Amino acid sequence: MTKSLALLPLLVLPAAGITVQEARADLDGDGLPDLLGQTVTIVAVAVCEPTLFSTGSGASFYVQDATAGINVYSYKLPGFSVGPGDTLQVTGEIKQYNGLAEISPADQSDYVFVGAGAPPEPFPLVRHQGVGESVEGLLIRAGDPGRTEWVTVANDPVQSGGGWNFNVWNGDTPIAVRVSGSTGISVSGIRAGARLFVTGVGGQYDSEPPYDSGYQLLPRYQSDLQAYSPSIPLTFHLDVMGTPFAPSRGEALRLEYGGPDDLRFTIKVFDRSGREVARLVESRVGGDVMEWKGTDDRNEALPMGPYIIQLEGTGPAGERMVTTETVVVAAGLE
Ligand SMILES: [Ca+2]
Ligand SMILES: [Ca+2]
Repeated sequence: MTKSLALLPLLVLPAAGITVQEARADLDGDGLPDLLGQTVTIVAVAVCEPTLFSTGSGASFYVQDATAGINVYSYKLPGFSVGPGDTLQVTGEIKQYNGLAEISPADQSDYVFVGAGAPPEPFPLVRHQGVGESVEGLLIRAGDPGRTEWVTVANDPVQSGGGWNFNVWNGDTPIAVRVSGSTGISVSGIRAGARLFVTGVGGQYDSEPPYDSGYQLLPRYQSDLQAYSPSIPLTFHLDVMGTPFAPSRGEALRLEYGGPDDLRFTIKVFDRSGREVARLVESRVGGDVMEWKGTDDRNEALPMGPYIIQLEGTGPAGERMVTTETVVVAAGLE
């Protein structure tokens, strides 16, 4: 059974080929492609240039069809130029590297140019959706500019292994973003709290069986890190991320809030009986990202259970807007 991703262009496959999903299928669930070691032929659309994710002189890039995406990894480059939207027939051995499924052409002739087309549209992750096996190798996007649902940068980028790593919150789900140095992307504008729409390929780097973690979002180009534009009218909003959370294990709730420039914000925490137990923000101008460690105003830990976070915005003429989110303080299980 193949699950079709309706937003991706549908391709007519030649009889000799198999779909990308068939090429990378893991029906026995061991985290490795079942066709490991076998040579297959796929026809798929490139989402970037062949050397974009390369660390040496070979090829490391991504292709996808209507069913799935996969990494192309080889010391042999195609003998023709390839860019986003170009359809290729690729023959190669199915391999894996730290959980990343690969097709590995042995020779230049294993690449055949099929045709040019429009660059693929990224598959949109829904709010709270993370990066996992089903989108590994696919061009995806976190955050929806059409609905002004951005992702929030959780930490400043950290340099690591010839690139940069940072995390974003997609609603209450963290996504690891890996900026490969080979892309030439600058992260100088990326700071904790920044709001982004992030396009990139679903990647994986997990050195241990069963290869079910270490998923990453891999931007291709500078334009894949799109800052939320302040020219888009900012609606009054409160986002909470990371609930339930266990303060006894050092976990904290993350809050992101904002609204029109002339509002003053107050954030109160109520328990289930409606009693105010903490005031996190008092009459502040401008939105922010902050953490709450489940303590009251005397910095004492609150009991486990549900709490209501209330954001109140007060306008210059005294007009008042209110929104709430329910969060849960959980036990720290061993
Ligand atoms: Ca398998
Ligand atoms: Ca994988």
